[in-house]
Amino acid sequence: MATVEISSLLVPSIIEMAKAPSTSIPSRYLRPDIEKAVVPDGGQVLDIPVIDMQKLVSGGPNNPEIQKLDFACKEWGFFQLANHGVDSGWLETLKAEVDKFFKLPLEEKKKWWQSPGNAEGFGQAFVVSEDQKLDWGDLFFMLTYPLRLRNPRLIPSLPSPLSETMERYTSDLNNLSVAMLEKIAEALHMKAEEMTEFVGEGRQTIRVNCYPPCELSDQVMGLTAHSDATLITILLQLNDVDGLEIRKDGKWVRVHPLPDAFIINVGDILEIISNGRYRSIEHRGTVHPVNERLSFATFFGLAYDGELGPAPSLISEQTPAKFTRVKVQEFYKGLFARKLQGKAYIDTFKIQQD
Ligand SMILES: O=C(O)CCC(=O)C(=O)O
Repeated sequence: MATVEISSLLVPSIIEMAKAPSTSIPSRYLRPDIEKAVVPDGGQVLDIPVIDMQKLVSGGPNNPEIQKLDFACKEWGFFQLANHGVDSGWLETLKAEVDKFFKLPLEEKKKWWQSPGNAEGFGQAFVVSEDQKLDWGDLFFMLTYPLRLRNPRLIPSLPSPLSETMERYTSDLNNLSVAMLEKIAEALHMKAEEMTEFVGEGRQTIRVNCYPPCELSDQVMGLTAHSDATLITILLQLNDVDGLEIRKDGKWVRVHPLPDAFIINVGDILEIISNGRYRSIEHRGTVHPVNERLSFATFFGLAYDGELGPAPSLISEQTPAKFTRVKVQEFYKGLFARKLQGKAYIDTFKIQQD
């Protein structure tokens, strides 16, 4: 099996395109109808809940931090994670190395460019037709766990020391994701062994985003509005430029992360497993008029060989299943065959309730 099988059309580098005058931006990138966020730059900032990992793991029965986690996943679908245990000095190293990687000359980066039918490497994702609108950003996408599915063309060939830094970061985040999901299962009052069984050997992919500045920032979108096809996603903003926006109560609002906190969101898979108690929330990556923005998303999903559906311990006569069961492989295959479009994909698995 190929590591990440997709149908993706290859597109030009935005980092290169951004060097030309904005008058030459092709119409495929221009979206005059973008709905604006309600929080202006430099204005009021959205306080998304902050969860403390130390309190989460050290509390006993009736731990209030677990209740906070439940509230955050249910009402927001997003939270910030503080005291996560990943050393902040070391995160600075990661940030600097990723920045250097994206700044390499195009000729050098071509070594790691996506190839037809494989999403891994530099490029864009979810490009499935010649006439869809395109995002104003370059990404680097890669499957990192399980180890046996890694693409031998990628990790070992990344420049040193980025390769080692990436190795350590993805390993730390893999452990953090497993620990988070244990706590999420607790918050859901779901059987712990069910979560372990769903996760299986797990599946971690990473997506590093570089959104070059654009004078027409209000007419381009760095990353189209979408929800994530994951259990959870852990996002690290790599520089001081904000741009993540989430759809809260029908309105787009800008997120301003605490320094070095992770932003964690509920993905579609967790929405299904939790039988709709937790909601994956639409979000998007916007573009700054003057400054480049970098972000690093780590996606934690399911092993390919299992099945996906609401956790049996969360289904009862009073709370019937809200989603159909599907083979995980089919779920991912369907995902990569379409363009990003809000929550349209997860909606196809919903059971109509009378
Ligand atoms: O850049 C961001 O803040 C959003 C990134 C994101 O949603 C993603 O990579 O899926």
